[in-house]
Amino acid sequence: MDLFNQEPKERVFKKMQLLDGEVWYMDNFMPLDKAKSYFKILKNSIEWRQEEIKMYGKTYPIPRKTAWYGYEGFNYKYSGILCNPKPWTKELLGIKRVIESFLPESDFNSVLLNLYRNGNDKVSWHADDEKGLGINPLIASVSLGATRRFDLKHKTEPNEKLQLELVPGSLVIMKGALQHNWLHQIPIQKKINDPRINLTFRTIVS
Ligand SMILES: O=C(O)CCC(=O)C(=O)O
Repeated sequence: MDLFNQEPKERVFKKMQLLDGEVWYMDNFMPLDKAKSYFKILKNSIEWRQEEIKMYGKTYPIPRKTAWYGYEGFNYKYSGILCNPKPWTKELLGIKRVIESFLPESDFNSVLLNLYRNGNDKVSWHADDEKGLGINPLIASVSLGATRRFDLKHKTEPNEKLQLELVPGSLVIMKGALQHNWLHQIPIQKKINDPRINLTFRTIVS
């Protein structure tokens, strides 16, 4: 049974040609009406947190809200922030299962959610290369709400770059050696007033 009433064969992945890593993009993972209703449900039902990071002895709020959901025991630490998972909600589990149904190598045990309140919220250049994600992690990233730009750049080859417009209902798969060789960001886009939710399904291995 397909949660989104869409035959999996109608969903087409585009493979981005990258040196030293893999990115796949699907613009129609969810139909727009489903993306809209999931956005509304998640915005209102997720326990969003305002995390803080310490830099040079000072504490700053991170420029977005976040949440960590998953199976018990799969904790995640990034930028000094330790996340204990809240139990899966019906919606998060439903989305996870649909992704897994056409991505047989995936077996996600957790999801990091980001809420960008408007175009002033962002995530700076980074790689998802924390030890807990293991070598060559497979990460599935779903976008809901406002379209935002997703930038990728190679760590050592300055001409190797990619920009994607992440439309609502889209899915990005990052895999292979991408997290070792590339960085990614959601930049500030001051003209965007609407919020966006991003879900990155992950597999914590230790
Ligand atoms: O919002 C996005 O699309 C990317 C989020 C991200 O890079 C992360 O959570 O590590």
